[in-house]
Parts: sequence; structure tokens; C-alpha cells
Amino acid sequence: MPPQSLAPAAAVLASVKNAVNEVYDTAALRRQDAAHYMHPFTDHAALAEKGVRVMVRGDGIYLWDSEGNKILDGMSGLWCVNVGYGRTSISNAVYRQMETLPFYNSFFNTTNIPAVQLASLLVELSPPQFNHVFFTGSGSEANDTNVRMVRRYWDLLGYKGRHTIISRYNAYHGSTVAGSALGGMEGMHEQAGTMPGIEHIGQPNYFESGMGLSENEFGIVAAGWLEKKILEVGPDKVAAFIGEPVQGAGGVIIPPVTYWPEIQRICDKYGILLIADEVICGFGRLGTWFASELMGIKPDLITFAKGVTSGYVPLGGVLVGDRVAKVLTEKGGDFNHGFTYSGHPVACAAALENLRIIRDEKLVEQVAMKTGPYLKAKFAGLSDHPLVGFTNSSGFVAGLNLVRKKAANVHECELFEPSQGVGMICRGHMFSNGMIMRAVGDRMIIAPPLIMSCEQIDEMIAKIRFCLDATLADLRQRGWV
Ligand code: PXG
Repeated sequence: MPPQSLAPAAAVLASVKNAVNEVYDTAALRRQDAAHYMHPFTDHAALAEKGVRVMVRGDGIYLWDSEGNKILDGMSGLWCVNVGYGRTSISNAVYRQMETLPFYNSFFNTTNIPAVQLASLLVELSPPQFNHVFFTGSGSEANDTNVRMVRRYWDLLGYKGRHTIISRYNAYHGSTVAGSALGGMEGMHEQAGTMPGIEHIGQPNYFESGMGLSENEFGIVAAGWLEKKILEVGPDKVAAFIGEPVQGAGGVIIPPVTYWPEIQRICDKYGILLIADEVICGFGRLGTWFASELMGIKPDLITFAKGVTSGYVPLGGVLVGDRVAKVLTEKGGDFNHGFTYSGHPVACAAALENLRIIRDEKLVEQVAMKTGPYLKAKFAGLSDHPLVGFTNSSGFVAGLNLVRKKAANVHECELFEPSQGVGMICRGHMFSNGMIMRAVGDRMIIAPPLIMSCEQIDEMIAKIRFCLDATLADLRQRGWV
């Protein structure tokens, strides 16, 4: 007798065909997508015309689309899949937690085991001033939490008007109302408006603004813009300064080494809270568990998300330093803030397993000692390409600037007109040749999964070079170079 559970042969064959040959009705999926799915940060008319790419599977550093193309994911999904795709131990942890307790809230005197364990683990992994964690569902919610928290902190200390938060132009801190106001993206401010009590200063972008200065001199000058703004607003009105240690969405803007220590000195001088938004930079991205360690700063709050679960399920939060936690917990009363999914047991179970992988496989050490330096050397090698005017990297983020004419002094390179959209042209060549590399203006950026080996770095650099050549040929044909 055959076992009762045997599925009919046709059904088995169909599912095998799907799994192995990946046969999908891409045209139908595209039509449905165009008709019903509103994508984030997307021009829908343009997307519908072009047709969306349907991602169906991931394994390690690779993705496959519905047409069977294999793609090297140089962006870790969206700066988050640090341990790579296809980790069954994370899916198993999620499955087990869903079977045991799929949800319970953390309001009303209750907690759950994964949330307690994750808070304790994050405290263990983070710099010593952190002993408390506030969980959210995303990085945006975490930055909203920061706004609420720093204002509450100063209120509790009796400084009622001390509500201004200083951020930077071209920063990205999320897309909720507070997140987009905190960020410094013009396109977002135009549509979402800004918020009272949020001010912006210039970003430490050496390529753009460092003309006539050494990198180290420029770092001090750019940090000085914070002091100028504090004095303009009034030191007794400024609650906090927020910044990404390395700006991600803004184009992998790596500040000079002098920048962050000077920012810390200025915050200390005026007693201002320092918030490090490590949504991208945390969990090994720069070769340290938290980038603050690398930058030599001691923030009061750290925003995290993305890499905490490697994006397998959504989770974010704030590491709350002792200075703030003490006031909130001892002087506090109710902090009237929180989300249904704060400390979601399934998300926390995914994070626990993800962090176990990062720790046991020594991925942070690997990026710091081996693959990060290897990537730095190989990526810098691209600067011999006729289109590449400037390259830099830190750990597992890197960027290069496409220029019309190179110069020995990076500030003397001739740039393309922004309206020519050369970065997007280059991104198109990457995409159609199985390589995901982002464009921010004419800066091309990567943030690969932390598991990437030296051999895979070689493969990625070869792909990037091939696509730079294709871009150059394309631009020559247009008569632009
Ligand atoms: N802070 C930083 C530094 C981020 O990079 C957020 C906060 C918000 O996180 P959530 O989870 O709410 O998205 C982010 C997110 C891009 C891009 O184009 C980057 C992000 C999000 C969307 C697009 O590079 N980063």
C-alpha cells in the first residue's frame, strides 16, 4: 500500500518544476502589480510602463527573478540582509515561535521570553553605557521614539522648552512624519513638510564641499557647523543632535576621521544628547557591532533596525543609554508611547537567531580583519577606470563617483549634468547584467551581505568593472564623454 500522504503525481511534478525551473507567469504578475500594488518611493506611471522585476528566491549573496536570472545582491536587500538569504535556522526559529506564541503585547505589565532575551543580548553586544532597549517595528518608528524620548527627558528635568533636534541635510532617518522631518531629503520635505523644532546643518561630504582643505581639516570645519547652529538656536533650546555614522541612503557619505570626535566634543560642551542612527551601520556593517565604537563616540541613544534581523522579519528599536534611561525610569511616570508590535515575539526570535549567526560565524571580525580590507583594496582599484573620479569605503559599504573628466585633485573633476541621469544609466547596466548596485545621483554605492567571501568580492568587482565599461560605451555613443 502506498503511504496515504502521497500527493498526486501531477501536483508533485508541478511543484518540482516550479522550484527547479522557476516558471512564473511574469507578464501576469507585472499586470497585477501595476494594477494594485503601490510601491514605496516609486513613480507608478513610469514603473507600470517599464514593468517591475519580480524577485522570487534568494540564497547566500544571490537572488533569482521570475525569469530565472541570477543576480548578485550588492545591496543586501536594502542594507539589511547581513547574514545572506536562505538561512533555514532563522525560518525554523520563526516557525517555532509562531507555534508557541505568535503574539502577545508588552503593554499592561506583560512581557515575552524572546523580547527579554533579545533586550539582554543587545545590552551585552552594545557599548557599556547601554542597559535598556525600546522595541519598535521599524527604523522610522525608532526615530519617532527618539524624538519623543529626548523631549520627555528634558521635560522631566524641568527644561520645558528644550525641544530642538539638529540633524543634517541629505540624512535619512525614515519616512514617518517625524522620520522624514528629521531626515534632510529635499524631495521628502517638499511632500511631507517639516516639523517645528527640527533644524538641519550641512553634511560632511568631502567630495562635494571639501575644496581647498585636507580631509581631516574638512572634518573639523563640518563639525563646526553644529556649534554654529547651536549658538543660532540657543544652547538652552537644543535637545539633541542626530546623525548616521556613515550616511547610507544619502550616498554612502563617509565622514573624515576627525568629524565624529569633534561632534562629540561639541555635544558635551553644551550638554546636548547625541543620537547615532545605526539602522544601516549597526550589526557588523562597518566591521564593528556598532559604528559608534569605530567613530570614537559615546552616544546617548542608538537607533537600530535592518541588520538586527537581517531583514527576515521587521524589527527596530532604540538602545537607551544610562543618562536617558535613568531619568525616564526614575523620574518618569508613564511614558505615553509604544506600538502594538513593540517586542513582537516572532521578530525577537528571528533577531536572536540572526545575532547568534553573526556571533558564531564571526562575521563582524571577518569584515573587520579580512573581507572589509580586501573589499577596500579591490574597490579602490576601480579608480583607474575613466569614469571613476573618487572612491571610498568603510567595512562593507563603498561608493564611487562617476565623472565626465577625471583629475588628480578630486575637487577638480568635471561632473556630468545632474539632468543627464548618468548614475541611473549605470544602474541600468548593472541591473541588466545581474548586479545590484545603487545610484544616488552620480554616486554608485554597494553594501553587500557580510557573508561575502574574497572570491565573491572578486566576482562582484569584475561585474562592476564590466558594467562601468558598458556605461562608458553607452555614454560615448550618446556623445556625452
Ligand atoms: N534610519 C536610517 C539610517 C535608515 O537607513 C531608517 C532610519 C528607516 O528605517 P525603516 O525600517 O523605517 O525603513 C533607514 C532606512 C534607500 C533607503 O534608498 C534606505 C532606507 C529605507 C528606504 C530606502 O537607500 N533606510
